[in-house]
Amino acid sequence: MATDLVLLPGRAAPTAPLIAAIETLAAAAPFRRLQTPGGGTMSVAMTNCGSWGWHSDTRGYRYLARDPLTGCAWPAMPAAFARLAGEAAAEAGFPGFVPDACLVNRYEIGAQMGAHRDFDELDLRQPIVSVSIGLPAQFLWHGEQRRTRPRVVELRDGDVLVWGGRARAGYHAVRRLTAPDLLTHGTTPQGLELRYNLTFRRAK
Ligand code: MD3
Ligand code: FE
Repeated sequence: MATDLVLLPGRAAPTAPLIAAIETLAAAAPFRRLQTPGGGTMSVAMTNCGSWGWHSDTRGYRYLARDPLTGCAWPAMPAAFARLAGEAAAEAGFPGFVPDACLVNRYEIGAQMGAHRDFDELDLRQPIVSVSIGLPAQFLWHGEQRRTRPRVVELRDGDVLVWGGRARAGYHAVRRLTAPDLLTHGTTPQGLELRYNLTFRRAK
């Protein structure tokens, strides 16, 4: 694993208050499946909170101050989100992280995210903080080259990952979400049949 990637297991637990906040913000800025520049539709549904929201359509990837779906500014970033992201970044060795964007990804069973890099942010020296909520997922870390066979990291409810330094520029993906085996799990984390991921970024 790259040295600038820090996993803080369970750091965001309990996640029930985060789920409630996601449901509140999604009432104002609904989840939607975005178009890719290549003409496809992402399987992951997304929304945003904060000053800037990540958006994709046939014209490309970019950050927008307003939700194109509603014409309104994105919902404000809840103070608890900003605090969690700033504290986790500091614990991972990146003090002073003040996110201005929070992309909220919603994975239903069958959703996945193909290998990509995140470089739509202005200052790539800023870390990214990711918070996993709900069903576990297999995160795939390819690193510097997309063709490198990935390392698999299981991300569970409440896990926080911080990416900075060289890891910030690496290729990564999320394996197709599968239904939980209720015989072994008994119940789904937080009663959720899906997975949310919050990614906190400094966009501008
Ligand atoms: C490493 N999301 O939103 S979070 C994304 O689980 C994204 O929803 C995944 O990749 C998810 O762009 C993975 C972890 C993550 C997020 C951004 C990164 C890892 C990263 C940016 C650079 C390097
Ligand atoms: Fe990413």
